[in-house]
Amino acid sequence: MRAFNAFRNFSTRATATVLTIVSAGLLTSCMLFAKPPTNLDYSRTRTSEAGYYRATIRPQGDSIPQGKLQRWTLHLETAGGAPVDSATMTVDGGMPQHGHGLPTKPQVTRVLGNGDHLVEGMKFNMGGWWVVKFRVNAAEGRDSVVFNLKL
Ligand SMILES: [Cu+2]
Repeated sequence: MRAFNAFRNFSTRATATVLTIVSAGLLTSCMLFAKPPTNLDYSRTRTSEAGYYRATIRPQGDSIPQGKLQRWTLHLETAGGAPVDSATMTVDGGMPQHGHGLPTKPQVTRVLGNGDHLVEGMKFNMGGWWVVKFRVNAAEGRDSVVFNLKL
């Protein structure tokens, strides 16, 4: 019985060690990737890919912390500058160099008026280059706005 317990203790410790090594390896591989492209546009106001809309992100507190759930305001307007309130939007994103998406599923939850929309559930769980994409479906047409973030 004692021998069995000793074995079990050993194997538990061995498993813990293996897990530590594996997670350290994942963490390291995530950090060892190349630097982001130098020509990235990190502006908080961007024109959509097809040019139908212009959008501005306003993170709560004006900064984007790591590992913290956050609310954003997304301002949406037409290319001509008219605020857009009736739009269907979905949020997507991730780290292109790490091959993973967002750790949460952020959503546009409320129209605040004058083109402003509340985005809840934003979270970034590590430093580096992130991309956040809003898919917009409104009167002008379907389009996407992409923001680059440096954390
Ligand atoms: Cu990553």
